[in-house]
Amino acid sequence: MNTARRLNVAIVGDTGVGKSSLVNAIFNDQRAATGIGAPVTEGAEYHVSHDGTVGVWDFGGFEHGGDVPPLDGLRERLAQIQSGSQDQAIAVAWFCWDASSARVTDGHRALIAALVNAGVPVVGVLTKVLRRGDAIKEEHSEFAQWIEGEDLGLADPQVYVTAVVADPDFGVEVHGLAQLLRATSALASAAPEELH
Ligand SMILES: Nc1nc2c(ncn2[C@@H]2O[C@H](COP(=O)(O)OP(=O)(O)OP(=O)(O)O)[C@@H](O)[C@H]2O)c(=O)[nH]1
Ligand SMILES: [Mg+2]
Repeated sequence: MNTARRLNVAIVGDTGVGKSSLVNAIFNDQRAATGIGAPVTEGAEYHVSHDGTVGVWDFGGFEHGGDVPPLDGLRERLAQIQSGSQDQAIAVAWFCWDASSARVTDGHRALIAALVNAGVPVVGVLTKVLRRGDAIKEEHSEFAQWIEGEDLGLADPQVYVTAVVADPDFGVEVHGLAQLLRATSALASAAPEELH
């Protein structure tokens, strides 16, 4: 990979969908705090790979009834990041849904639109997707297909299905991240130069 340029990805979505778990899976390292119960990540935390080629903005999850409405919070933070150090400027965002939530809200649509309006291409990602062998749990692939059929302004027609926390006792497999990363890096290099 070209080490002169870093690929910066923003991971965005509701609280608890598994954004920080994706960060840890990308770096194969427990860098970001994850957890059960109350929302974990606050603000936006930046992580970078040891070789400097991949950076990730781990956004705090959006929740109902917070101090700052999610849309305002996202816009504010995006403006800060994109006008800050160019080494850390976001090239692509992942908008994440928990596969079992089976819901796209107007709030999600508005957040995606805010990213797109800020010039950031957005890729749709399902987390915690159950797969056994070649088979994806039917409701999860149905949800991915439903999103693919919606006009959300996503940059990639495909919604990527992932799972990053294995649970061998329940036969839960890890899958999908490598494919998502390949698509993300292709999208970043295809994007107009001013996006970087
Ligand atoms: N089974 C399964 N569980 C997952 C997966 N990804 C995350 N989880 C679990 O989901 C819970 C929440 O994950 P986090 O990564 O903390 O979620 P987050 O989106 O960063 O949450 P906030 O920081 O509050 O916005 C944790 O208990 C994770 O272990 C996955 O792929 N499969
Ligand atoms: Mg988090």
